Order: sequence, then C-alpha cells, then structure tokens
Amino acid sequence: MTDAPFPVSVSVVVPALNEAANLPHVFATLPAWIDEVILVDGNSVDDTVAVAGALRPGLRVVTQTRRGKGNALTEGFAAATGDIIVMIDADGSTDGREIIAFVTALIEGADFAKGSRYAPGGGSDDLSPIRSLGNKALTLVTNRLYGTRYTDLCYGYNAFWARHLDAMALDCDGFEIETLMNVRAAQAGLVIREVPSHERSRIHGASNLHAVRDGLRVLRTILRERTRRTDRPVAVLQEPATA
Ligand SMILES: Nc1nc2c(ncn2[C@@H]2O[C@H](COP(=O)(O)OP(=O)(O)OP(=O)(O)O)[C@@H](O)[C@H]2O)c(=O)[nH]1
Ligand SMILES: [Mg+2]
Repeated sequence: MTDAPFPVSVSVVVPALNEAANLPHVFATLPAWIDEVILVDGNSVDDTVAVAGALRPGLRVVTQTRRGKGNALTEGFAAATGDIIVMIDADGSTDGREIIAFVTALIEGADFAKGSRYAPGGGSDDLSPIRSLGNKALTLVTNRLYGTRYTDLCYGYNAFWARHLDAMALDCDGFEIETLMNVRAAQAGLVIREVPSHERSRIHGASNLHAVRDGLRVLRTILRERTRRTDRPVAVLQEPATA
C-alpha cells in the first residue's frame, strides 16, 4: 500500500470474462494505495489471467465455480480480506480513479456506496436509449416497492464495508447481482449513499449482457425479494444523494 489516504484496507474485486485487451487500461486507473486486487475469472478463453498477473504482481485470481457475473462477484467478495470492498468492471467502463469517492462516502458514514450515472456529476457514454429506459423503469419499480430513492439500479460500480456481506447474503448468478445488492442493502437498513460516476464505453470486445433476458431476471428479482423473509422490517435509511 502506498500513501494510503485512509486507515482502512481496501479490496477491489474485478469480474472478468475474456477481457485481456481491456485489463491494461483498467488496471492503469487503480490507485497505488489499493491493498488487494482480486480478479475473478469466468474461465476466459483468452489471456485474461496471464495479462492480469503480468500487470499486477500480487494479484489474487479466483476462478469462479459457476457461470455469470453474479456468481463471479459473490465468490470474489468471499475471498476479499479488506475492510472495504469495491467492485469494478474489467471492460474499461468503470474508472478506478473514482474509487476515492466511493471510499470517502464509506469513511464519512455510509454502509454502502452506490455508483450512479444519473446523480449530478455522473454520466454514461455506454448506455443505449433502450437500456437507459429499461434501467429507469426498473429503478422506479424498486423505489416504489422498497421505499428507496435510487437513481440508477443496474450499475456495476459500488463499494461497501465487508462486514455487511452477511446482511446481503448474496446468492444469485447473473447480472441481477447489482439489483439484489441494492434491494437487500435497503432491506437490511444499511445507510446507502449514491456516488456520481461516469461510465465509459467498453473499450474492446463484446458485451455479455442481453437487455431483454437480463432485464427480466432483474424484474423477477425485484418482485421475488418483496416476499423474502427478512430478520427485520424494511426500513430504509437512505442519505440524500451527494452532489
Ligand atoms: N467472471 C465473470 N465475469 C463476467 C461474466 N459476465 C460478465 N462478466 C464481467 O462483468 C463485467 C460487466 O460485463 P459486461 O459484459 O461488460 O456487461 P455490460 O457492462 O452490461 O455490457 P456493456 O455495456 O456492453 O459493456 C465485465 O468486466 C465482464 O467481463 C461472467 O460470467 N464471469
Ligand atoms: Mg460493460
């Protein structure tokens, strides 16, 4: 760790499926003070693991046991040793230089720092109109059902204190993972703060997400979680989004 700005340890979990061409860009944005980087490989058929290892001595590689981004993140989170866990993508969409804003939100009192492309200061070069519309509709349904004030439901840039992993009890395999985290964080009464984030376009390669198939998985998750038994009543203590 170099010139750590905070007296806590920070792990970054990076799910990667055939992202060898993008990893040099992604890792170049990671601050020097990050304690641990965990690459969760989805049995890539390109040089993802070799490239990542060469770029970052000390990198930890987890090979996921099932398929899907949700499974990858769940297994990466379980392996992380930091006080704080940050999740970013491996395709160049999420900028590691924003990690400081997420960690600052947690240090200032949030339990869960949730990236938002729609919060003031955020944005996206990557969201197609159809995906943006779908995301807005799913965000609206979630806010209605859970009393949250989220502005961006399906976004893969988030950070949280590792001690809250048990409260989220993550148990899904696919792209609905971010939704599950957002809903369960709210159900657990975690203090959630949105962090403005600018999403860039994937640099190389093809998306693994299918808007209709994965949108339906997200919707099913939102509806199903309403009836899931929780230890405590749904009580959302959400701080206002930061500017
Ligand atoms: N380990 C692992 N990583 C995955 C899997 N599916 C997606 N990912 C990674 O999760 C991140 C997000 O996936 P993307 O395919 O970029 O999905 P997306 O961001 O919605 O799609 P684009 O906007 O087109 O980039 C990337 O880093 C992927 O490599 C998987 O099954 N296993
Ligand atoms: Mg992407």
